[in-house]
Amino acid sequence: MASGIEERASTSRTAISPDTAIASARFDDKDPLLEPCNAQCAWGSDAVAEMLRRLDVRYIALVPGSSYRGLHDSLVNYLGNRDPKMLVCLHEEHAVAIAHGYAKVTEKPMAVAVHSGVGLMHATMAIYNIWCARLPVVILGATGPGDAELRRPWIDWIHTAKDQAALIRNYSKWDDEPRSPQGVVESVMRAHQIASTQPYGPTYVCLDVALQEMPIEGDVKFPDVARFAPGLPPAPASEAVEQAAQWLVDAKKPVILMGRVSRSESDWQARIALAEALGAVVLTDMKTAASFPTEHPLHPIEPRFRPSPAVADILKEADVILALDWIDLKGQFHQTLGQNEPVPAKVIHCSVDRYVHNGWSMDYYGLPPADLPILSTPDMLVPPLLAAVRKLRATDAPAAPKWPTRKSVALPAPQNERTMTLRDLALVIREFRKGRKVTVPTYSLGWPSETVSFDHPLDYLGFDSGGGVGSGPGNSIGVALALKGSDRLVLAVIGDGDYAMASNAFWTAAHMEIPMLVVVANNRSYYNDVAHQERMAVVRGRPVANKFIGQEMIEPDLDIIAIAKGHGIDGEGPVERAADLAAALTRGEAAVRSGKTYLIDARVDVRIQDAARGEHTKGRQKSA
Ligand SMILES: Cc1ncc(C[n+]2csc(CCOP(=O)(O)OP(=O)(O)O)c2C)c(N)n1
Ligand SMILES: [Mg+2]
Repeated sequence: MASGIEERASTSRTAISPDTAIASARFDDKDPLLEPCNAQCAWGSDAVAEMLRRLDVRYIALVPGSSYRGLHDSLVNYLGNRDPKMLVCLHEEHAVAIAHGYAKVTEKPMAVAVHSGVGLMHATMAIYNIWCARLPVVILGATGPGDAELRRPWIDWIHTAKDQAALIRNYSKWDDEPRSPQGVVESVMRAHQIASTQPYGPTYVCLDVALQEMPIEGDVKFPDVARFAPGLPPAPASEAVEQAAQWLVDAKKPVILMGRVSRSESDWQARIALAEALGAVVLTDMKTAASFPTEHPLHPIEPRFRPSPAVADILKEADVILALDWIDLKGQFHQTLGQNEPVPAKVIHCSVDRYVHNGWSMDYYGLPPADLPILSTPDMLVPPLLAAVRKLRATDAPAAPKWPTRKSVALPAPQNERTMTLRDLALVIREFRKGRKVTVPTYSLGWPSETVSFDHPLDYLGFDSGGGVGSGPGNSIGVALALKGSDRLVLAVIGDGDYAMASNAFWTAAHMEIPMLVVVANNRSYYNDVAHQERMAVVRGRPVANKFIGQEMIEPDLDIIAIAKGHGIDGEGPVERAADLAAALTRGEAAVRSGKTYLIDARVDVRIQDAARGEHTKGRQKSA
């Protein structure tokens, strides 16, 4: 397999018998590994550790804490710190963000351990992000002792909560607080099963201190985990597949909206074959990971964050729309057809997302009309739908395109010689990607998507989270961890605000030798919000020049590279010119190929963009 990922995935879910559990550890890092000094499953927390190994959980990201000192001991001394291997983090938010990135690639849960209520509180935003991304993680927490008689004075009291999971129940799929070592076995297995069942999501098991530290009396029975697999998502009803195929084949102007889909290469090929069998136009979304080759003739418009007028024209003309788990389908209709305007096309909507909707956050978006709702996943639907379409057409040959096909537009070279706009930066990165197998975990905000080019499901991993800034570093590390040892070069582009909030996540990458190239698109501001203040000023007739006040990170400038170096990461910058960035990327690649993380501080000049729009930005930057 080209990426190396699927090979590893294929070894997962192997049942390990109790006596071979430790002998068959497979962690293949070059670290000298600790020999387990006591392989006896003797304590409550040993049962938790044993289950993580049996469930083939490879890594556990954590910030330690006394509430789970029992579990920590089991990971080190019962398991020998392998399968799962610990990733020590400098903030709980990063621990979950790393698991999020890992799941973007593997669609499998890592474990995360967080200390009592305080660690869980630190983790909450990242848990919300992974919840919104519909990706799996198993979070282990701790509290107590629940029995007040066992609590140490002071500290155990402030770190004990009743119903600790209440902190995250509104944005997680399931939680539990098992009461015995035997109870732990089922609890951890269920947490893993539910997290890994689509729609994926976070689960949380809270372990009482006393339970972790109790000696196991008698035997704990460990089941064959292969008998508790999550199972495939629901297959689409055959009547629905036939109906969808008929509508799509009969359509004069069929459209496919490619939303949340798998990272599998065969699913990718099936989507191409379906679009070609229909001659349908395909639209893609920057919020979701790469889902279709951007340069394909049936993909006329670049992936969008928001629909352009050209997208609106297509949706107005469409007579059948196949929406494959598209994020915010109703929002897409509102932005293209008008608020609450009827959708002229017949809508086929394939998604299982509604199975996790609850009443707390509105991450379920508006309720879209669906003439044919299909409660299945895109990857379950596409192969039988393709077969049904081919049968109706009585051929496997591609259909003639029913829309004007893609016209490739030559992109200009970077426009500015002495400074760089974000677009200049994006053009350099586009050039750099050519001929290389690059995975981009994330781009910085406002990325000019006409510069992207994807032709593999691992080329880009999407922005489908809860929009919490500070996730980029952790997510990128998780992606690079999952791709470590593969033939892909990980190149993350993150904003300076995102970096500043979470720069200490990179220490874990340095410590664990997780290689990746990071470009900080450094506009020295929370520029997204500068744009909002500009809008307020325009609407209210107030001075636009004040829009930078309260938004900039200047005087002093953040020393992006010094911060990186302080966390053990090498790099260079500030790089101010597009020509210099190209050379810096090449140097960075060499460092990454030798196993290092390398970070480039790329200065993005937002004043040129403003000047081009005729705005004066007097308020800004003595230090420019
Ligand atoms: C935790 C959190 N705090 C604040 C925000 C509001 N916010 C959205 S984008 C943004 C700016 C991020 O800055 P940066 O990463 O530098 O990107 P830029 O907009 O400058 O390109 C902010 C503060 C948020 N989404 N999440
Ligand atoms: Mg910024």
